[in-house]
Amino acid sequence: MIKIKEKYGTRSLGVWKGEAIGTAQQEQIVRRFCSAWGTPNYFSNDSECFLGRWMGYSLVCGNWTSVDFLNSKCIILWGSNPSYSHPNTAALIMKAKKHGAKLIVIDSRLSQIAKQADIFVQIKPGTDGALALGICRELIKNKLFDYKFIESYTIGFNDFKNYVEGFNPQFVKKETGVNIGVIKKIVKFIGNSIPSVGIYVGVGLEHHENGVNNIRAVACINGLTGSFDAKGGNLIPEPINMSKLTLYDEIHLENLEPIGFDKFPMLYNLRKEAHTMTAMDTILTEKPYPLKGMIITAANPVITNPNSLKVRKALKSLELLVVRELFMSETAELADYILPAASFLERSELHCHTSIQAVNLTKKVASIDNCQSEYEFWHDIAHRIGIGKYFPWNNEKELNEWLIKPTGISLQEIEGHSEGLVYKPIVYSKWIEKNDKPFNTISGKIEFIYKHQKDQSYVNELPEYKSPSYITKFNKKYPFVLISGARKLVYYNSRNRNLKLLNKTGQKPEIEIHPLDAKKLGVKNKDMVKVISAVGDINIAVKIVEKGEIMRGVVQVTHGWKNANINQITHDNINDPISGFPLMKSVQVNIVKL
Ligand SMILES: Nc1nc2c(c(=O)[nH]1)N[C@H]1C(S)=C(S)[C@@H](COP(=O)(O)OP(=O)(O)OC[C@H]3O[C@@H](n4cnc5c(=O)[nH]c(N)nc54)[C@H](O)[C@@H]3O)O[C@H]1N2
Ligand SMILES: Nc1nc2c(c(=O)[nH]1)N[C@H]1C(S)=C(S)[C@@H](COP(=O)(O)OP(=O)(O)OC[C@H]3O[C@@H](n4cnc5c(=O)[nH]c(N)nc54)[C@H](O)[C@@H]3O)O[C@H]1N2
Ligand SMILES: [Mo]
Repeated sequence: MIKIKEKYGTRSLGVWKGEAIGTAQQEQIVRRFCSAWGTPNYFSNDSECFLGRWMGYSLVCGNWTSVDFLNSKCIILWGSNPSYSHPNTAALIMKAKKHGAKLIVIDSRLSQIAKQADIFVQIKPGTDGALALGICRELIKNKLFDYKFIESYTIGFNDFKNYVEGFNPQFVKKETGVNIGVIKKIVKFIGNSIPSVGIYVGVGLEHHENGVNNIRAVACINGLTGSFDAKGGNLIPEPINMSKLTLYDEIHLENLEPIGFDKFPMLYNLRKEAHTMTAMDTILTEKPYPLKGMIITAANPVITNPNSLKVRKALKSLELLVVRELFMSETAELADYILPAASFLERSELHCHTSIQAVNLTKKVASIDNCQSEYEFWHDIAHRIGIGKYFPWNNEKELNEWLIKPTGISLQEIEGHSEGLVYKPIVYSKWIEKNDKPFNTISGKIEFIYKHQKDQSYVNELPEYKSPSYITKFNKKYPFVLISGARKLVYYNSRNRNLKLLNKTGQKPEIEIHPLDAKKLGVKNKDMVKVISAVGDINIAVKIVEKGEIMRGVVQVTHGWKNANINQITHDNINDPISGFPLMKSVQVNIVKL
C-alpha cells in the first residue's frame, strides 16, 4: 500500500465492499478507512444493487421508503420476488392478504409470489416505465388521485399530466404486452385503496438502460395517490441518531476525482460511491489515472460483476489485490493476499432496521483463530500505516458504545431485545407537521419533475420513458431477450455453491425458456445450448418452463454460477445514464443448440 502511495498517490488504491457485509456499520468503517487513507475510490456492490431504486424514489420524494405492508389495502410488487429473496417480507405480505389487502405482482416471469397474486401482470422486460406512466394517466383521467395533497405538497403536476397523456392504454399494451383490461383492473384496485397503496420495487427494475426513470415513474403513482407516509403506503423512515463513522464532514478529497464521476456524477454526489464497472477499464488503461491496488471484502466480483472476463483480466493485472474471505472464491484465487474474515457469527455489530425503526446488536456466538472482524482488520491496518488516530476504539465493544451514545440507548438495553429495539415509534403523515420542508427533496415537495439539472446530474426533468434497445434497435443476430439474476431460494448471489448440504437440493445452472421457443430451437430439457451476446458467450443446460411462466422470446438465467457465469455475457458498458447501473436484464442474446 505504501509503495502504491509513493509511486502513484493515495487515490490509486481502491477499497471494495461486497453484499456479504450489507449496508450496516461495516460499510461505514470501510468508507472511514478510505477517507483516512485519502482515496475517493470507495467501491461496492451498490454500483449494481439498490441505488437505482434509492435514486428513483429519492428523486421523487427525497427518500427510500419502506412499505407498511400490514396496513396496506393494495400491495404492488414490482420486479421483486420476496418468496425467495426476502421470505420474512413474503410472510408479512401473505398476512396482509389474509386481512384483505389486494396483491398485484408485476414481473416478466410468473414468480413464486406472482402465483399468489390477485393480479399477475406479465410485462416485457425493461418496459415498466411505460406501464407506470399509463397507470398514472388512467388515475388522472378517472380523477383517482388526492387533489388536495397534490395541490399543496407536490410540484410539476401539470407538466407530468401533459406528459403521461401519450401513454394511452393502446400504446402501453403495444409497448409492454399488458392487456388493456389488466391495466384498467390495476387502476381500479389502486383507486379503491387510496391512500393505502404500498409499492415495493425490486432489483428487477434496476439493471436496465432506463432503470432510474422507470422507477421514478413508479414512485409517481405514490405521489398521485398521496400514499407517501400514509398508513398502508410507502413510509418515510426516520433514521437513528447514532454517531457518524464516515469522515466526509472532516476530510475533503474534492481535488481527487473518484472513478466514474465524469460519467455518473449522481453516484458520487448522492452516495459517495465510485463506479465499479469503470474501475475495470481504469485498471486496464490507466485512464484517467492509474488504479493499482484494491482491497476487497465480502465480494466476489469475478462472478457477480458484468463482463466478468474483463473483471478477471483487470483484477489480475493489479499490483496489489487483497481479498478478505471465508472461502476460496473465484476472486480470492486472483489475490496476492487472502485474509481470513470473521463471519457474521463471529461479530457483534449494531444493525439498524429503518423499516421498523428498530436497532439490534448481533451476538458473537463463535470465534475462530486468526479470523479478523471488519473492525479489527481496518483498525489494525490503519495503526500500521500511520492513520491509527481515526480508529481509536480498541475493539468492537468500544466502537459500539461510541456509536450508540448519542441515542441515549445503552448496549445492554439493546441486548435485551434480540427482535430489535424500537428507537422511534412509526408516525404517519409526518409531512403535515413540517411546514417549511415537508419532504426531503430539493424543493421540499414531491417532485413529479426535477428542475435541478445544474449539478450536471444527467437527470431528465420528467421521468421520461425510453424503449429498451431490444425494441428500438432490434438485431436479428440476437433475437432473444435475457433477464438474469432472478433469485432462487437456495444460494445467495455467488455464495454457498461449496456447501454440500445445499448441493443436495440439486440446483444447477440453467436457462429458463418458453416451450414454443424450445421447440423452435429444437431443444429438450437438459440439452446444452450456447448463449451469445455482444459481450461473450456461455454454455448452459436448457430448462423448459410451463407456458405461462415466461414470455415468448424472453429467457432467464440466475447469476452466481462459476461454470455457467451469466455475467460473462452481460454489459458493463451499457449503463443507466443516471445510476450507472449495468445492463443485466433486457440483454439481447442468441441461443444455439450444441
Ligand atoms: N435466496 C436468495 N435471497 C436473496 C439473494 C439471493 O441471491 N438468493 N440476493 C439478495 C440480493 S443481493 C438482492 S438485491 C435481493 C433482490 O431481491 P428481489 O428484488 O426480490 O429480486 P428477485 O427475487 O430476483 O426478483 C426480481 C424479479 O424481477 C423480475 N424481472 C426481471 N426483469 C424484469 C423487468 O424488466 N421488469 C419486471 N417488472 N420484472 C423483472 C424477475 O423475473 C424476478 O422475479 O435479494 C436478496 N436475497
Ligand atoms: N447477472 C446478474 N448479476 C448480478 C445480479 C443480477 O441480478 N444479475 N445481482 C447483483 C446484486 S443485486 C448484487 S448485491 C451483487 C452481489 O455480489 P457480491 O457483492 O460479489 O456478493 P456475493 O456474490 O454474495 O459474494 C460475497 C462474498 O463474500 C464472502 N463472505 C460471506 N460472508 C462474509 C463475511 O462475513 N465477511 C467477508 N469478508 N466475506 C464474506 C462470500 O464467501 C462471497 O464470496 O451481485 C450482482 N450480480
Ligand atoms: Mo443486491
